[in-house]
Amino acid sequence: MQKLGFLGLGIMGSAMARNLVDAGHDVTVWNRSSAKCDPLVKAGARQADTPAAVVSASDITFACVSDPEASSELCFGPDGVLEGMEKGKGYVDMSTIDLETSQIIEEAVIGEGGRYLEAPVSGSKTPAINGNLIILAAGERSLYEEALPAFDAMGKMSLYLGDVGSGAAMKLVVNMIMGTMMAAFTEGMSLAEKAGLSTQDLLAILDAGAISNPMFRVKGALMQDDEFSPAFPLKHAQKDIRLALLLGDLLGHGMPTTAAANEVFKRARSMGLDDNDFSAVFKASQS
Ligand code: NA7
Repeated sequence: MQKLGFLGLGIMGSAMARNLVDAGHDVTVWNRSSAKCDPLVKAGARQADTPAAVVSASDITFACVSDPEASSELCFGPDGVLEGMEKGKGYVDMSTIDLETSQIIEEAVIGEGGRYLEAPVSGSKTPAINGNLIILAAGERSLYEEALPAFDAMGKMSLYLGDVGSGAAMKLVVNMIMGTMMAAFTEGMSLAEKAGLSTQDLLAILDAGAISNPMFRVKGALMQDDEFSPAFPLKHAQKDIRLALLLGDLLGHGMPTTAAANEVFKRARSMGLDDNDFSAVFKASQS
């Protein structure tokens, strides 16, 4: 039986690791703040003291941490992933990070004889809990094949997209679209409020027409209740837009709509909304 490791038990990682345990996998976990390991241990996972110890104990180690800085620290830091890496072991970083950071990690893992995949996911808290994520994998093909049973436990669909960088880029494109949609949606909601219209009516009209989608439906209803607890933290949404813009810069690709959305998300961050759901960008549109 494959031994699996999981590093990073935030909103996403805790649900993903739990699905691995519930599917009967042998899982060793680590999180920077160790208390987040407790529910996983109660569910049947083992706990290790360092990322290196998880990698040593595992055939394939998955990670899901905040951003490029966190992924780099996890890999290159003291007692990090590289210190446990050995020939043949697999490392799968499922965080949303930029292409360059992913390529640097790939090179380092291969340098230790290991195999690397980037596998960012589309979907936030509820799809993570329900095992309905969409997994965008790229890198070492043999590792992708071996990781498929784990991906099946965490997601409803997984794709192999080619060389490292293509999974990261695809994820940034998806979240750039989602972030700009959310910015336009909340701007429209707040314009409706200012015009004295019923936002309830607006939501019903949107839902009945051609731009109906689950995000407007679910987040729109929560906004009506002033409910912004994080399924997808706003700070991560802005990070993804920022990284997508960086990709556009590198490719000389104009992204005026995304750049405008980024400004609204930056304003929301300056209003202290980092740890709210990304739909709290509504509050920046209202101000
Ligand atoms: P959360 O809930 O903000 O969780 C972030 C996780 O990353 C959490 O386990 C953090 O540990 C961990 N983290 C943050 N910085 C570090 C460093 N420097 N070293 C090790 N671990 C770190 O985010 P989500 O679960 O919603 O999202 C995770 C990723 O998926 C992200 O890329 C999203 O864009 C998509 P902590 O618990 O704070 O000790």
